[in-house]
Amino acid sequence: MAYEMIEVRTEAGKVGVITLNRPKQLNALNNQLMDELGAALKSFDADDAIGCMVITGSEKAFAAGADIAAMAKYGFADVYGGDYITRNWETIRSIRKPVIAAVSGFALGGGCELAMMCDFIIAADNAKFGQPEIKLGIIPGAGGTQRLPRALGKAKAMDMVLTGRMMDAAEAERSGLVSRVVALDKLMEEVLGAALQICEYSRLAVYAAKESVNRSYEGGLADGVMFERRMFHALFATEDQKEGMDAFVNKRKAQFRNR
Ligand code: DAK
Repeated sequence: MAYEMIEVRTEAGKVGVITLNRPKQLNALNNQLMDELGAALKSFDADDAIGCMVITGSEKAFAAGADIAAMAKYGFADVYGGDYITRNWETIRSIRKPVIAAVSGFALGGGCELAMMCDFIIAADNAKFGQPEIKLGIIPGAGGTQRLPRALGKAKAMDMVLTGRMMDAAEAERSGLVSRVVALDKLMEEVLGAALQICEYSRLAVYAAKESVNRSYEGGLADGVMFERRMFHALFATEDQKEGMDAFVNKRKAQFRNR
């Protein structure tokens, strides 16, 4: 597929990097961009050489939200009855390999929601997060009212969603929205370091870890603990578990074969 609104590359043959590329609109997310993003994510997920993915934007904007100019003309029948706006927003949740959001600049509205749908966010020190939909007479529609409270707690989530204010990178790190904040010029180095580290591990263990953390995030504690337990048990059926533990005992580097 030829892409127009994203750029796609691989790093070290192992990390799939997707760069949102609508600079004049601050990477505002429209149907075509979301189609391309969904296709690129699925393609990397199906590529055996790829162990981890990164979604990033420009220095000024990860994404300033869904395209307001496109949305402005829609009515209820379009958005509820059709697949305008809704299309492909959940694709990222079906991706099995880890997806890291590398956020610099604005991550607003659907941009903030897209970042939160990634497995974790590493932010540059100029990042700004927000759900300003209230200013447009709407509310977040791609999970913002659900994922923000889980990430930040109710007080900050209500503050963000009701006032529409932006949160800077330092507050986002303090609040648990992002896992790390680094200087803008070190962002990709830091993110690729994390991605390459993940690529080193057994893919089966990586899948199990991601599924188990998501179970906690999306469900109840007892159910999550039981799910984790069963995934833990299942990994003892893999060759990689034997290899990882044998390598530790014999003081050598593990060679995982994803088996
Ligand atoms: N859509 C379209 N164009 C946008 C845009 C957006 N979200 N954000 C910025 N732009 C455009 C501006 O119109 C401007 O275009 P020109 O005038 O140059 O043609 C250009 O990008 C540069 O923007 P500014 O001139 O405004 O730049 P500033 O540095 O002064 O300000 C800003 C940057 C990010 C603070 C400002 O642009 C801004 O407030 N942007 C809007 C942010 C916003 O309200 N975002 C939320 C949109 S609502 C759903 C999925 C998703 C959603 C809903 C449902 N489903 C799955 C159901 C998502 C909804 C939203 O995201």
